[in-house]
Amino acid sequence: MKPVLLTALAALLCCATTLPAATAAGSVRVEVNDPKGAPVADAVASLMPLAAAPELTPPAEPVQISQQDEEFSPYVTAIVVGTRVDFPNRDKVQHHVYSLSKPKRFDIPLYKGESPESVLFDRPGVVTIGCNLHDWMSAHIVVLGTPYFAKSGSDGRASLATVPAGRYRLEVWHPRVAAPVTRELDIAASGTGTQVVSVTLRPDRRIRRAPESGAGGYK
Ligand SMILES: [Cu+2]
Repeated sequence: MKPVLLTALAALLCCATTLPAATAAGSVRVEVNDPKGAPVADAVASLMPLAAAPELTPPAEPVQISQQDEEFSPYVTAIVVGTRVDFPNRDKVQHHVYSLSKPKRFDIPLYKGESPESVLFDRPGVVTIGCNLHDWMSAHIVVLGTPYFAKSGSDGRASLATVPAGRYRLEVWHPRVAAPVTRELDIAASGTGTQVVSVTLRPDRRIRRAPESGAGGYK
């Protein structure tokens, strides 16, 4: 073998064994459909590493869930534990935002404009919020103990990029499904392309929406 080839081979071997751990990551696309094959939006797919609890870095600024046209927007929000949320009211009428959910009970009495203070979500779980004045107003905050999550769009796809290689518990939550769908999953380092996981949800809980709006596609 010529010296130049040997040098190239040595360089390859060197780099293959000294790649920083951070690059050993893969990506996953979770495709969420109902039993008829129609895409399901607003599903939250999360990956919890089985080896050790991941480090969480909540955003410095609060996440926003606004009230507009007497609806919450967005309808589903996924955040990590330790995130603060603001509830700005963009309507001309007052709203009274509250939650009775175990991970976070809170109450923001009647207000307009910016919410008086942000709310800290410091425990994992699903927090359902409502408005004391408008019965149909409802939204969900999924508080996660992992930074690896995504919400499905109207195409039913939730894309999780840069997930460190390893074994995970995949959980797919949806407001209309009583129990999240879970399975174990191996994430391989990239180079093998995006791993595609298909999940079938059976939305079986009805959701009330504003009678006059007809928005959201939930029946
Ligand atoms: Cu209201």
